[in-house]
Amino acid sequence: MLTIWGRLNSHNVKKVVWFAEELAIDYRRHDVGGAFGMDADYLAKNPSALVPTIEDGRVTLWESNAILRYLAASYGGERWWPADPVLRATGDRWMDWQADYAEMQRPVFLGHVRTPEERRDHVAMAKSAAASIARMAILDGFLQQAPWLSGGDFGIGDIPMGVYAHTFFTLPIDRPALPAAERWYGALQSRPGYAANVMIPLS
Ligand SMILES: N[C@@H](CCC(=O)N[C@@H](CS)C(=O)NCC(=O)O)C(=O)O
Repeated sequence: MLTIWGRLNSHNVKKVVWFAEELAIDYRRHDVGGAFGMDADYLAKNPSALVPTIEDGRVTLWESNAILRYLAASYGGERWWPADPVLRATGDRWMDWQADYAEMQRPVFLGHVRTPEERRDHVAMAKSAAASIARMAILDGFLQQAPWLSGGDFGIGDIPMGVYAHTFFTLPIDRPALPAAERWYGALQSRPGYAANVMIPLS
């Protein structure tokens, strides 16, 4: 049984839970982080004091994208962890790209979702929204050429940005039309693991 520690309103925890469900892995999740705090047992597993962390047999692992790669390699087989380096790298690149994207989106996300109106830094939020939109236009350009970030089929490369796309398309910001990204976001919504674990109210 896979054990996942982390509160579900975390982008990085959502990735792991959603992917575990895509792979039909039996798991249990414990709320940790944010309002739930972290006890000494947890901090002994993850000295970075962040979520998520997993335990699976002989491995304890943190860093959400490393966890996704571990799950794909362990449980996914060729379908989710292709041997062809080109095919694998097609999606893998978007997993690293997500880390930069997350930094850009953070101020507008935290501003709207976790900051009272009177304490919001509207200049920083507007800058963050503009940077997020510029990045999403790049993703949109890729999706004009391929149905999924992983290439011809949905895959691991769609997971990290799939989580952030829900936030992007839910935040109350003025967005230009991004037809390919919107089509892809719509397709993600028909995946049960995405609907259940990612499309929850932002908090
Ligand atoms: N690079 C790490 C980042 C993890 C991270 O920043 N987690 C945030 C939540 S998304 C966190 O633990 N925040 C502190 C908390 O929840 O108490 C990963 O991808 O796992």
